[in-house]
Amino acid sequence: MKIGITCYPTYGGSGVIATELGKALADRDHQVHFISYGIPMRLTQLKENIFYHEVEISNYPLFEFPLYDLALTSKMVEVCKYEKLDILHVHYAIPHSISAMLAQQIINNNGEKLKFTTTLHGTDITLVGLEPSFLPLVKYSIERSDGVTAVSQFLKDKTLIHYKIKKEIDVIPNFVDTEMYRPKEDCVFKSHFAPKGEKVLVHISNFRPVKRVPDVIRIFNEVNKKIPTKLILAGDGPDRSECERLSRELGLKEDVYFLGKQEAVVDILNASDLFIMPSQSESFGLSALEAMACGLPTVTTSIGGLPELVVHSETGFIAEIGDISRMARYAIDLLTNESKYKQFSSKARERAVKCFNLDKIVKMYEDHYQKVLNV
Ligand code: GMT
Repeated sequence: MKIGITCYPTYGGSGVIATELGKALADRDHQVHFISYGIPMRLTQLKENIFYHEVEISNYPLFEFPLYDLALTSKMVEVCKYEKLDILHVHYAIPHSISAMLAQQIINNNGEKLKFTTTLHGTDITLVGLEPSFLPLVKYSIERSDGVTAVSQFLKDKTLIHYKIKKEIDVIPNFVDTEMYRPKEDCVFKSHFAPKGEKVLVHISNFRPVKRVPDVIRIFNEVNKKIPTKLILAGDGPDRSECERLSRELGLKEDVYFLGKQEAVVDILNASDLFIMPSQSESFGLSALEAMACGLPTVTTSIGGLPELVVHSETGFIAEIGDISRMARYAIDLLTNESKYKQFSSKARERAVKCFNLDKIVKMYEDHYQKVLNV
């Protein structure tokens, strides 16, 4: 099959999933064409059946704002026409789905056939898409997509309800390469972060307000009062300065490591014991899945798709948004009870392998493409 993939190429989980999917499809002998404004972050190896098409944006002085959506549409038309794509798969509805819809009309108007499918990831549905100015556009592009997938049942339900859509949406959860993301006993970084054998809490995100990273620091503060611990914070974004200020104010400067954006996620997770995700909005929670694959129990909130990922009291613990003392109690419970910790750790890994492994989920996407093409 010849598949075009459009995504945001930067750090977000939707771009990670789109890129890993493209790589996995190429490994299964499909031809994959990425169409985006930048080379996707994780597209690092050369492969004969993976191609990248950059969207160039014209700088004509009359255009006060860059016409990205239209430039993307034009690139989609060009790639679809000359590479004879079977299907275009866009990740994150805004604006990708709208561009794909327009590209399809142009292609089909010329007597050719192009199908496109949209994967809904999160704030494209729960936040940005709900803005009154965007809602009709997002609704229409979802309705007009030949296929639609959502990364959790939660997101599917929200889409059908909020947009009053009667459309078949396939739930295809996110995935992780459990060969790459796995527990490594011999992690050399552990002693660097925890020289006295302290337990290590970890959080990885883009530090947007929805991630509630200050809550991670407050949870850590509670835990640290009871047991010697360190905290690793990886990633960067709008709340980073506030988090650095808070950790100084709480006297935690020596115990909190701000690593900034990092690619060595597997090493960071393997240097850690417990993953904390206190988000206020999370349609799936990909970084929690990556942590589980490395054998880390997770402490998360109960929102969005997180309860579909984390099994409370088995692979981790779930609490209400903002319930810092409860999340801290859960963390202390796990970090002070070795046999319980080991049980949670192996259950977390087991669940990642059984339910969210790359092979299983990529096959679901292949079946989805086949279904869309056969309609
Ligand atoms: O929707 C967003 O906020 C951005 C998006 C991203 O690109 O990271 O995150 C969403 O998609 C991820 C991949 O499917 C999910 O793991 C995240 O839970 C989801 N974020 C939210 O729902 C806030």
